[in-house]
Amino acid sequence: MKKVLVTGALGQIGSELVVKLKNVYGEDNVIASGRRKKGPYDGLFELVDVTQPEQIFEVVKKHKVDWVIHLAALLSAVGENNPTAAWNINMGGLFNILEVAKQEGCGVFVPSSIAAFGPNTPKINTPQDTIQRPTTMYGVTKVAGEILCDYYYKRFGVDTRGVRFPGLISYETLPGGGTTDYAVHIYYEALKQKKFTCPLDKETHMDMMYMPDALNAIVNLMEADDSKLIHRNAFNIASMSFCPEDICKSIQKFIPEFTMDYDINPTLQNIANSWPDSLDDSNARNEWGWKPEYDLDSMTKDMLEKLREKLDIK
Ligand code: VAH
Repeated sequence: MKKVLVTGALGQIGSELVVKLKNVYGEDNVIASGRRKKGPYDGLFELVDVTQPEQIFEVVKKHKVDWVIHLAALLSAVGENNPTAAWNINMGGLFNILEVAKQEGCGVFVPSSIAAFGPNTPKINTPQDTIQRPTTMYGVTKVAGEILCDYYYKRFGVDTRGVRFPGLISYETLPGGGTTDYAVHIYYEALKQKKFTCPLDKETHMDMMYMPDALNAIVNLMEADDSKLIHRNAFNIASMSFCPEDICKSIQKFIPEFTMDYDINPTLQNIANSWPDSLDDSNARNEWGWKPEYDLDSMTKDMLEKLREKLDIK
């Protein structure tokens, strides 16, 4: 049974991924880690600052880790506010993870993002293999990370795998400073205020995905037959592409009185405009059986149900 270390385990993906991994691999085979601990943690937890290679090495040795799921990173909007920190954490951290993985024989799953594409990438049905000239520091670290992971596979035989995540929507842990965060906050505001002020233009289409599908993608790619993988870092995966107007209409199917207005954030709008509208994920479907389960309305139904419970709103 794999022994899996998750970096960035207290973040939006990590907090739910650890629970899923424990169901798949067993409670004692999943080690959560983070730069700091926000309080008592239910399960194995180690303090790991990924910019400190010795901290990674010690935890990998101590727990005999054979797979690292490396989530610790600064996202697009936060990264544009502090590009130096984004480079140091996203690239420095990844380099340290890959070096320890090379030395200790670990596999590595590293998520990339639709942010790895740029304004001159084909926007509709974006191909798996196409031009990648991102215009954010986050995007630069994502495309560089993809290339670095392929290098460590080809040069040193490190089993690296990744997917290009779209915007991820979930109800457990809030996202940490991305351009797609609006698509999470809208559900909270719809329940609390019955209205939302959107920071992106109503026609801004982006690929989005419900967290359960994202978690399945991570586990299914990690468990995929190595001999069937033609690509590795990183696979396009997609489930839905929508704009603010679409998600507003979906919420109104469940909360008819919900209204939305707009107060465009130029920084976020520029970032969103540089990303594709929809990805072609046929390689992921063919090479390791990727198949999402949620569409916009089934996600909206589940999000509102789960948030009503979480926020104790009738
Ligand atoms: C961000 N949620 O907005 C992340 C993601 C595709 C977007 O990478 O930065």
